[in-house]
This record gives sequence, structure tokens and C-alpha cells, in this order.
Amino acid sequence: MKKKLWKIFVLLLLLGITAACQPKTASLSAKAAWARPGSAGGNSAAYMILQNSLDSPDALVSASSDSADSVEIHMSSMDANGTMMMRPAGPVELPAQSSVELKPGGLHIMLIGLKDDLNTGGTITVTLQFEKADPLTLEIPIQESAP
Ligand SMILES: [Cu+2]
Repeated sequence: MKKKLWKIFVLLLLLGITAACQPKTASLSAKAAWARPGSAGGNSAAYMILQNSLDSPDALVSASSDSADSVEIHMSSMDANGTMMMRPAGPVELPAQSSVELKPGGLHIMLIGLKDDLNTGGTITVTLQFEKADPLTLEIPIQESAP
């Protein structure tokens, strides 16, 4: 009986150590990411919901991808004549304990000068750079519309 208790004690100790060594849950994350199909030499755009689960604000500063000549953060808006326009935006503020949606007609990650075709069903790798948090590399699925 005494031996069994000892075993349980060791097991609990090991579990405790394992739990303490687990990486912390990501402070910044992205969900529901998707990017539009595109052709080599053309452009595409990626969208997602960025979540900041921290108690302090951060900001999306820039993005990069090996699959495009350049990557910019853009904001789409309607001009006085009803024409859709877009302009560079950012840094994108990510307030504490909140999420920010990048979506068609609003904020998006502009993929300029695609190096290869982006076909539905494929993916594109994009890395997001934040003011404080570590960079976030996403494998973004190519699809016609939001997931
Ligand atoms: Cu754009």
C-alpha cells in the first residue's frame, strides 16, 4: 500500500513538471484565414480574424510571403463616386482582449506580384509581424470566399 502511494506521488510530480514545461498559449492568433485565387504575376488578398488574448495591446506592423514580390497591409474604402479604392494601412491596432477582422471591403493583406498561381485548394504561406509579439506564420488556404 505504501509503495502504491509513492508511485502515485511520483506520477503527480512528473505530471506537474510536464505541465510547467508546456509552451504558453499563443498570445496572438489568427483564425478563419483565407486568400483569393490568383495568377502568377497578378495580385491576391488574404483575410483573417486576428485575436489578441493578452491584457496589453499590440499591433500588426507588416506581413511577408516568399510567394509574392511584396506584401502590404491595405484598407479598402468607397470614394465619393462609389468607386472601390484601397490604400496602405497600418500598423493595425490590436487592442487587448479583442479581435480585429480583415475582410473583403475592409482591411486585407495585399499579395502583390504572385510568383506562382494560387489555385483553389492550395495554400500560401504568409508571416505576420507584430509590434511586440513574435511573428506568426500562417498556412492560408486558397478559396473563393470566406470559410
Ligand atoms: Cu489591397
